[in-house]
Amino acid sequence: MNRVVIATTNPGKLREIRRILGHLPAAILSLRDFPPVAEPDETGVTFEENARLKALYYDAAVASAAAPAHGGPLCTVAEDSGLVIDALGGAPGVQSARFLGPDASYPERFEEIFRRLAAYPGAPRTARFVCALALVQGGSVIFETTGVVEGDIAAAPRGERGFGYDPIMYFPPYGRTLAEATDEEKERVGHRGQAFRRLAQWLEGRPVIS
Ligand code: ITT
Repeated sequence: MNRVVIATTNPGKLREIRRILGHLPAAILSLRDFPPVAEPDETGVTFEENARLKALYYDAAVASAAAPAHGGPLCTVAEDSGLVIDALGGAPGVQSARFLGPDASYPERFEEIFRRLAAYPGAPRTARFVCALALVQGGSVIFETTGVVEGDIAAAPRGERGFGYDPIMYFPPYGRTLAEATDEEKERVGHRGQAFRRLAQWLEGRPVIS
């Protein structure tokens, strides 16, 4: 059976990923199943670079060392994701988790986004969530994919579900923000749902990674 370590420190991501991979005949582990390690510096300029960097780092720091104790090879999946707003030149982009500083609240971040968008009254409010995923085993990237969901920045935050920037991501086909959508609705169309469903299909075609 495959053993997959989901390498994220973000509880919102982990909850979504566990739902999507839950049906796989694989042992799904998280960083909480291992002794704590420092987080890597996300120095990449693209989501793809950062996903690779995180997966390679956690594979070396966590999974490779722990494989004997877990009865065989482990593989590590990491993803880098964020919100890209066209009128703001792609911001917050790969800085989404650190926009206005790592301790800024999401309401503060939303206010700043609305303030910056107000400087471009006629500009489109188009935006997208991007999720780049990398799967690593034994120090090599063995699978990569990227999921994207397109939407618009809402006029005001709405909804209590999801996490992060979901309350300001209006998804036109639903007529609601992704924080107003159910978990199932977000997973069906979302960037993370797309990327991790492709990973699930790939893993299903390779019953045991060895
Ligand atoms: P890990 O690196 O440990 O996985 P992180 O939160 O630091 O956790 P990222 O660097 O990939 O991860 O930053 C992703 C940020 O993008 C996340 O913290 C949110 O602010 C935002 N984001 C990503 N996916 C999102 C989603 O589905 N809904 C809302 N916001 C999202």
